[in-house]
Amino acid sequence: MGDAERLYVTRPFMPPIAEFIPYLEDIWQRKWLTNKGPYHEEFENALRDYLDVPYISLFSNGTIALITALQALRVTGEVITTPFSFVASSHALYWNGIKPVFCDIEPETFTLDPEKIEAAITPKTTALLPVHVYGYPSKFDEIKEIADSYGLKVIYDAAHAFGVTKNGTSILNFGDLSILSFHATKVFTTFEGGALVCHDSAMKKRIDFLKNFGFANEVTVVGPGINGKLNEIQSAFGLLQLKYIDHLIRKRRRISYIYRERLSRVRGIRLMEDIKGVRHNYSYFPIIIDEKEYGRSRDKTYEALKEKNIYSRRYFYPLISEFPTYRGLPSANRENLLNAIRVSSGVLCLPIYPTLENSDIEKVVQVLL
Ligand code: T4K
Repeated sequence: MGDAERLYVTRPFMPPIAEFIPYLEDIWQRKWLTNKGPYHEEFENALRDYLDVPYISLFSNGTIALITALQALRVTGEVITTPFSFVASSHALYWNGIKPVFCDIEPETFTLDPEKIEAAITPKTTALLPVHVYGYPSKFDEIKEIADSYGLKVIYDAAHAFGVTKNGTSILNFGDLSILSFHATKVFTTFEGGALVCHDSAMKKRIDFLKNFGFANEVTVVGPGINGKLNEIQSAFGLLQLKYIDHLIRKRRRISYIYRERLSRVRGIRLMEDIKGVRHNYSYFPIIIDEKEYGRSRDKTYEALKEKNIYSRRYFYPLISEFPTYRGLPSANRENLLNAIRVSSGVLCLPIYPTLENSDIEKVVQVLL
């Protein structure tokens, strides 16, 4: 079966190649490939304006941005996080020698449940790491109240939340820091890439030192930095993507609405709704299958789709807390994570990307009806 006939969970948007060539010619002629090149600077500024955030630093990927965020805030000890995410969320803690403490998710948006956070706090807790999973905003107000009461930092993993706003404000403006991912599978891509959003110039300066080995100038290294820089080709691609992004999100919204219309009356399939006041980015289209009501298990449905060359994904199954690195932790106890287990064992993410045709959507729907 040819690749063109397969439907994947996602496909990156590739702008016309002719539009990219002038950028390449520029880079070839300038011979400035990385380390704060002109396209890097232009992209960083353009992104800051588009996302409507005060400060942003580009990164080579979201994982390094998250590892750096923890370093920038000097987070240590234990961090409370969700097991219902991509494994990088907890791996970033592990790479900083920090112990993840898993806390359950709330049943509507599948984000960290603020009502369960306090019970997970210990004297070693220094921060919270909630995830805006599928681009759905975490419960900012409740999380802030807890963080303020206990003196905790808040880092939002906003890898899925490019362009999401709540009541007209970018959700990247909440918490101490937020990270983004521009991986090929994301709404907005630079092949690989990411960013770290912060709220003051001193922090931006520190982050920029850290992502460049800690160099403050040619002879001064202010800390144990890393190499987290985004190069000129990726930055140029980002500039080009930015021209299309609103159009791409509109296309995703249209696809989401078609799926919802076609699937909303199927017994045993639960869909996620838009939240009032939120501009969603429709980064994923998760459905939650209740095996008893639907009459077929999630995994059998996944296989049935695959037989028709439809490659859906079980994001996020297994839970992070079930992987060997983490399953021995006391907080990985399944009794502790009942909502996360329920969602993780029923979830299936259907294909959604701007070039998905109506006939493709119908092909998916027909397997599910
Ligand atoms: N936090 C959260 C909450 C995250 O979701 C992620 C990443 C991160 C942090 C870390 O950010 P980064 O360090 O990655 O910037 C993918 C991605 O690799 C990962 O970036 C993403 N989350 C995660 C949810 O999904 P896989 O292993 O499922 O991807 P893969 O290669 O199986 O691709 C899925 C489908 O996408 C393919 O079947 C076809 C399509 N695809 C993929 C690639 C790579 C393309 O059409 N073209 C491509 O180039 O992890």
